[in-house]
Amino acid sequence: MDVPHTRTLRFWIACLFWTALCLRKGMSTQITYSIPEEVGLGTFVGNLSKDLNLKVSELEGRLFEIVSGSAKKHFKVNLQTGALLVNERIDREHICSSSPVCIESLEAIVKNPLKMYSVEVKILDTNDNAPVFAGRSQNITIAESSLVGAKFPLLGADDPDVGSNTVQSYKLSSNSFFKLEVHTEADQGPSPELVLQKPLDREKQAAVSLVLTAVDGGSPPKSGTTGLVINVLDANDNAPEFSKSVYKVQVSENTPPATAIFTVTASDPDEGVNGELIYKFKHGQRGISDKFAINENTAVITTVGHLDYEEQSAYEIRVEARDLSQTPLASHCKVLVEVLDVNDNAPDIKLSSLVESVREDAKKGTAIALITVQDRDGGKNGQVHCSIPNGIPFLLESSQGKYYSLVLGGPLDRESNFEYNITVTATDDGTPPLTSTSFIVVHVSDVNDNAPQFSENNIYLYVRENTPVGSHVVGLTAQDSDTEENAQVTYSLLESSINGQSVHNFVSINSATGDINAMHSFNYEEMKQVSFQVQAKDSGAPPRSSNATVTLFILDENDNSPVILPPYSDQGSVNSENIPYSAEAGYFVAKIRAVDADSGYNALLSYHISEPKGTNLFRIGTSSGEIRTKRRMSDNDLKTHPLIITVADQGEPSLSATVSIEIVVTESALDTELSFKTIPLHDDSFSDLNLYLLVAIIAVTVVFLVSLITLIAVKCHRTDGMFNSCSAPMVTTHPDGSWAYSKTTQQYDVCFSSDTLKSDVVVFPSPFPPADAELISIDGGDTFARTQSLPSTTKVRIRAI
Ligand SMILES: *[C@@H]1O[C@H](CO)[C@@H](O)[C@H](O)[C@H]1NC(C)=O
Ligand SMILES: *[C@@H]1O[C@H](CO)[C@@H](O)[C@H](O)[C@H]1NC(C)=O
Ligand SMILES: *[C@@H]1O[C@H](CO)[C@@H](O)[C@H](O)[C@H]1NC(C)=O
Ligand SMILES: CC(=O)N[C@H]1CO[C@H](CO)[C@@H](O)[C@@H]1O
Repeated sequence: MDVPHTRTLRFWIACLFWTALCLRKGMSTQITYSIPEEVGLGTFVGNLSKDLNLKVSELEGRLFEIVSGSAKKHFKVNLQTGALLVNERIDREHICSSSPVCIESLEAIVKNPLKMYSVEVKILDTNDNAPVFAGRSQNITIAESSLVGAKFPLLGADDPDVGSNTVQSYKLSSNSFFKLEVHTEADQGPSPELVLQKPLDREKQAAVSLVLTAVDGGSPPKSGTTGLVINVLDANDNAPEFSKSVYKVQVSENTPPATAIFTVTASDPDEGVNGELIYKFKHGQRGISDKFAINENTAVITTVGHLDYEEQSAYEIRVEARDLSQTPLASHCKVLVEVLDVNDNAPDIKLSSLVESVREDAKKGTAIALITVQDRDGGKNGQVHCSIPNGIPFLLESSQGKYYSLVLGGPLDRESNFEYNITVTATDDGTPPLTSTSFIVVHVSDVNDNAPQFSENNIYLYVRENTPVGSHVVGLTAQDSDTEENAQVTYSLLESSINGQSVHNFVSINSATGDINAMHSFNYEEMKQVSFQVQAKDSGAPPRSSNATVTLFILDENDNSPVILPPYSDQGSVNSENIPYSAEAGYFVAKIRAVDADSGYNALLSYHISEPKGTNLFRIGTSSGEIRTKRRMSDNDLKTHPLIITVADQGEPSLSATVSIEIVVTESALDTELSFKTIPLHDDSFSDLNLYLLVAIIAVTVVFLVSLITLIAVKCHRTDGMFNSCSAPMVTTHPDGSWAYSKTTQQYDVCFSSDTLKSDVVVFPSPFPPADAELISIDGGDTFARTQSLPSTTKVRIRAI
């Protein structure tokens, strides 16, 4: 349009050329028509008839036709009207491609005469094509690190139209990153270029989609679009980032090695290796790699060694995450591992004794030992309680926290408990609690708080008369429950007088052994008992002592022979008695009286006629001593009868005395006078003493039987009495151990069962014998003293005074 003049000029030059050519070949004229492309079929192009000066009516006759150089018959002629019409669709772009001028040359031929005409149809461009891009979209890759202002050429659009109908301008869809620049070169159409306006960030937007529009200059203009896909190429511009800068983890101690305890998480928004992370512990952390490890890829932190709360209760681990880029970026976080306590330590008890031993008289509150308890665990697991058993005279005083002191809480008695093994128990508050025990041994040292003690305060002993001077009587022992010198006992006699003489004249005591020896040969007939006091004293400071009263009962021995009482006397003198010849049988001749200074059996006398043996004329009452005739006298009998009478006691061995008596038979008038002597058998001459003795002997037999029965009864039914009476009806035991008896008879046998006796020393109830009785005898030899074994029953005979 801007150069119509030039074009017109050109057109005319071309027309002239063609005309000249036509003329040379016999053509007369050159006709040019113009039509726009794409007009409808039958569109009138030009009036050939008119323009070629041919009559319409001739056309048919002269076989008018047009011939086209191209294969397509774009045009045809209406022979009736002479008009050139469009025969087919005309596409300028198809016919002339992108040539700026498009002319279709036709030959119009008439025959008769033959004439050729050159007809040109100039096909004018119309904007029938929109700009078209090569692809539906263009992929462009731009590094995210590209600088603002960087340019990226784009493929332009094609528009087959020509002139102003081709692409004139480009437009870009609105966006913040790019603007469009269009360069126009001389011959070519405009070429578009992207210019980066704002830095890209792949992590925010990995791709930018744009639409590029090409617009032509037609009227109306047509446009074509293409998509622009801008792929942002990653750059390692992001450091890894942990989800937290500090992580807190709790792990209980004793977690086995290789246990996963935590996973840190880090992310890197970069792509590929730029975003691929490896995890490591930061270098130079002391003591971490012994306990923990981290998996490079999974970031799982595991334990390596054993964790011990008591060793270290917390760890600070610095973890690094690093990407795998050529120019790696790294970042760090802290993992605070708190080790949780487990009750894995029992309390530890430390004892320190303050004293070697405690005096048994130590005061309440005396400190004995210090106890320290510790528990390496923390919190409740480390809170410890300490205790000792109840029922011992000790207390545990808590001074502060882990310190305790063991103090005396009650009286001590070495004699009942000389040593305490105290169990100290410490228990912590963990669940389950742990307990430990320790033992503290407290020795109790002796104090002289016990006096020596005799087995009895009153000791009754029996000693035979006539024992030699220096003979052993008894060994006394006093027990002292203290120890060592506090229990070292010495014995002594307490000064006293017996019958006006010092006690030392009668007995002596071995101060070390307590053995008592007789210093005097006792005579029962002179002295029935000796009483004195013995003291036992220990060697403590100050010493303690106790007294015992020892009563020695002297036991009778058969050391006195019977003595014939007057009027008869022993050997030497001859005693005589007269009896009348006429004396009846049983006539009383004489009564021999004798006494024995001893007592009991030793004094129980019996009378016998020892000479002549076997006399049939006289007999003597064994116990009465009465001599009587056996029968009447006869003439054969001698006039004098010498008799020897023996009086014997029942001692062992028996002692005896003899008396000679000559009995003279008279035949005087005194017969009648003497007849009063024929007295009945129940004469009172039967000695009282002998009667009693006889009764006693009978009683002994009865008592023996009774005691046998009692013994059997006792065997079956033990009594708690100190002794059992053999003569049950006569002697009774009082519950308090004293005894009583009825005085209807004068002599008793009292039996002591050995199993009621506590030691091998016979101890009789006190007072013994009772004040109104005397001791006659005691069974079983010298059982009054120390014996090896006692007969099952010890029989004692007493007599009422
Ligand atoms: C552009 O990229 C997309 C996705 O990456 C793909 O589908 C398409 O084929 C690509 N086009 C060209 C022309 O390369
Ligand atoms: C204390 O008693 C404990 C437990 O019975 C025992 O093991 C320990 O030997 C005793 N200590 C002493 C000194 O007797
Ligand atoms: C023992 O007897 C002596 C002398 O009679 C006396 O001084 C002392 O106090 C008595 N001892 C005891 C423990 O009775
Ligand atoms: C179609 C048309 O207009 N045809 C005309 C062409 O010119 C001749 C005269 O030269 C007329 O007669 C036709 O009618």
